[in-house]
Amino acid sequence: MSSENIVTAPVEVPAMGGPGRPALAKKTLVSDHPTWCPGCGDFAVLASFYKVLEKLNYPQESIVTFAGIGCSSRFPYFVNSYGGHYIHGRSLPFAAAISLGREDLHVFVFGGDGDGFSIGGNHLFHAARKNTRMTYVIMDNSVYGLTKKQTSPTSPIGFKSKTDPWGAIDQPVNPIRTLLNAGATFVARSHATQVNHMTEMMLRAAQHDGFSVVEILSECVEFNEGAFDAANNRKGGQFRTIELKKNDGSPEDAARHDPADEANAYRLAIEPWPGYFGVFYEVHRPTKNQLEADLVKKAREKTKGAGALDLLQSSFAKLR
Ligand SMILES: Cc1ncc(C[n+]2csc(CCOP(=O)(O)OP(=O)(O)O)c2C)c(N)n1
Ligand code: SF4
Ligand SMILES: [Mg+2]
Repeated sequence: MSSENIVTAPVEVPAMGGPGRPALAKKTLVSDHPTWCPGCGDFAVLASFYKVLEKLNYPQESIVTFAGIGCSSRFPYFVNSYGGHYIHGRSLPFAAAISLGREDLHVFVFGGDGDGFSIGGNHLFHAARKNTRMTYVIMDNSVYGLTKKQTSPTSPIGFKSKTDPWGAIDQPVNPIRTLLNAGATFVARSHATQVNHMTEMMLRAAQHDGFSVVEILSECVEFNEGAFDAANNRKGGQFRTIELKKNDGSPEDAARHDPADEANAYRLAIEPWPGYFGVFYEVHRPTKNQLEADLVKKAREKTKGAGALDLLQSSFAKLR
């Protein structure tokens, strides 16, 4: 597969999605034929994402899908929306600029465990703490798939790869704990074999006002086969979901998780592998989009609507 950076634009289709127009349907959302290996978990993530878009029924031209580099990062090629395939690990700052610059767009970012937690780890931290409005879907296969089996930040200790022929020795990243610590305002986890659950998690993430992220365990059948069977009930594993509080006053509600309870979210996140699946954390904090818009409004009022060039020139003049 090529890792060239290209920008995609929607294939010509009649205007769909949004009020008063034909509803978004999978056949208009599909673009290129996915080039993943047969059996790759990413196919299921893509199929679920089409469902999410159908449910959201946004105007098609307002959808942006963006990614870094990796097998999972090829995602935007397969969605008929505006979007791009960008530098390894750098999808988030680019997507943040799109989100901040165009309030009318719905920004979705896709990537792998390497793209998100390794080379892009620093960007992830800042995108999360700034709470820029976007949804980030991490397809975690615990390996570098595109480059044919190197240890990734989520590979377990002992994982044998081309970079660790004797087995990985470094402590792996715990994605959920890392995302909570970074300051993401919506954090969820799912598994590519649990289609309904995965669709629900992505839908909830997309409806969240802020930086929302879903880690999806997505098997690389080529280089890390069977890695997530322990959480797959069809393979003898156990898919343990987080039950959220219903606030119905029932005695069993006391044991349910309040997604605003950060300490309990950490407790759930540090459960031994394969851990829990569901919404770990959801809170509402002002988005960078809102804070920046307020700042711009105030500045416009203060400068009595001066143009951008005038403001720039007067700022430079003050530096002289
Ligand atoms: C700056 C840069 N460094 C390294 C690479 C090589 N590279 C391409 S994809 C990748 C890792 C992909 O792993 P991951 O993000 O987990 O995606 P996957 O292929 O597993 O879906 C690496 C190291 C690159 N393309 N660009
Ligand atoms: S190498 Fe792995 S991650 Fe990449 S397409 Fe094939 S199965 Fe999927
Ligand atoms: Mg990977």
